[in-house]
Amino acid sequence: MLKPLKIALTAAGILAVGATALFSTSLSGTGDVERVDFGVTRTGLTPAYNARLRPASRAAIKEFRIPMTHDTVEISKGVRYVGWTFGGTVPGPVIRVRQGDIVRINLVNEAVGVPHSIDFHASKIPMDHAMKSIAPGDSLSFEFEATTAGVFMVHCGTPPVLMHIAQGMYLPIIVDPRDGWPTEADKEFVLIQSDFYPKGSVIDSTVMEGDWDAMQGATPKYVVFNGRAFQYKDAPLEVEEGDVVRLFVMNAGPNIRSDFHVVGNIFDRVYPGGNVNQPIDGVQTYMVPTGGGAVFEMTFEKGYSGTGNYAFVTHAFADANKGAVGVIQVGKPAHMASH
Ligand SMILES: [Cu+2]
Repeated sequence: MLKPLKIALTAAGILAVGATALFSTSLSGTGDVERVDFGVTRTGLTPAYNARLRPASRAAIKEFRIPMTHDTVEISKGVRYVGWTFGGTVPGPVIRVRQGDIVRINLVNEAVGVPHSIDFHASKIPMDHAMKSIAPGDSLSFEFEATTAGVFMVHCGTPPVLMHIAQGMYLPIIVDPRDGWPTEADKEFVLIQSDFYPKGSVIDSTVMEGDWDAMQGATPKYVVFNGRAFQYKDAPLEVEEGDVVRLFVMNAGPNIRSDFHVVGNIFDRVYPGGNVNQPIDGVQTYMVPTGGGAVFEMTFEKGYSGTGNYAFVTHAFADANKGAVGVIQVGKPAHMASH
């Protein structure tokens, strides 16, 4: 049952929830409403973008205020970049809902001088309303039903889309299946691959800016997971021996595919979409296209892929060498014990 689409170009309604960090309130007859203001609840970036996922709330209506800002971000160790963001970070914050939930979006353009917009791949919605560009200072509200499970890309769709994505305007929305995933996972993480095209700036020598020719030529300087090159080599994803691990992998691009692989393990299952009846079993590498996502499940099983370190990569190694390598640390490997 699809709820009617509501569009409102208002500022007042959005300001009303602007100061609210995260709370739930009960509305009789409609169930709980969860409200999150991503201007207040920023995604942790230290020591790395917080990839660990929490379960979705039980609220049937989930409301998100999303400020769009221009912020300096770090795309590789010591490399600062003039990012365009959802919520002040690249990638933007993770949105997690359940199939059948109503997702309400309050989008606010807090950037200076540039119109922006938002395109939820998890929505079935006319692009000329919900995805329209809004000027600095303006806001846009709309809602949709999360009809389809999976991990979906969300991005700015303002032309040139290539530039707005390359500048950092993307985030993931995870839609859990109505009755949950068939396999219980001990840990869940989100990984977003993307590519960056920095060049020196004549305005500020300490902050890089986007190189349009390199974007057009699809020749990135960095290909990364969760916004910064190699960050999970220094700060591995930590799991325990025996853990079943579920990875939600999304590829923002804008240009480079992800041949997603974990060195030293085999995926028990890959869900190319979110249909729980359509996994692929026993997979070594699975391609996540730009603008796409897939769900990966694996077990770090004693006697097989137990205690030790495992790299996650795009197996296109020219891209991996540009930053798309991280580590899953299982237990406390002996050679790590001194750290
Ligand atoms: Cu934009």
